[in-house]
Amino acid sequence: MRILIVIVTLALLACGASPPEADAATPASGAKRDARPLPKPGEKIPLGGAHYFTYGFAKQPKLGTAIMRVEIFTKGGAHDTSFVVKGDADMPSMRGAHASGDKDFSISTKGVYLLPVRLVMPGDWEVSFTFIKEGKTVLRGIYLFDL
Ligand SMILES: [Cu+2]
Repeated sequence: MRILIVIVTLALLACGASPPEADAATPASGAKRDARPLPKPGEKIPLGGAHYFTYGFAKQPKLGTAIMRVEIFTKGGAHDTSFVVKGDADMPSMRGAHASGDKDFSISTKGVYLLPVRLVMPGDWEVSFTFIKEGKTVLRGIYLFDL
């Protein structure tokens, strides 16, 4: 009888013990689900009704720190720096393992939004972007790429 209890206890531990922890780890990344994949780097992407933007790494990314650039333009083609742009980098296959958390892009004197992105290992990566205007999120998008 005692052996049976031990076996049942071991079976319960094997099946039931770990899932609650896994569930507890997911809510942080769930907030990104409304983000849509962006068109390719370099393409003009509509942003709200009156702007468009382009994005892309300053150079072909490799292991280490890469600089992500975002340029926002009015319909007339002038640089616009009235948005707040945030970026987060992560590996979709290792969600959270290297996530940087949302960081504000800085704005260069030429009006280009810049963010250093730490790419710490080869594999699948994503950069997620959030564009905010007057406190409201205008667009969320993700860029998926392989390193
Ligand atoms: Cu990784």
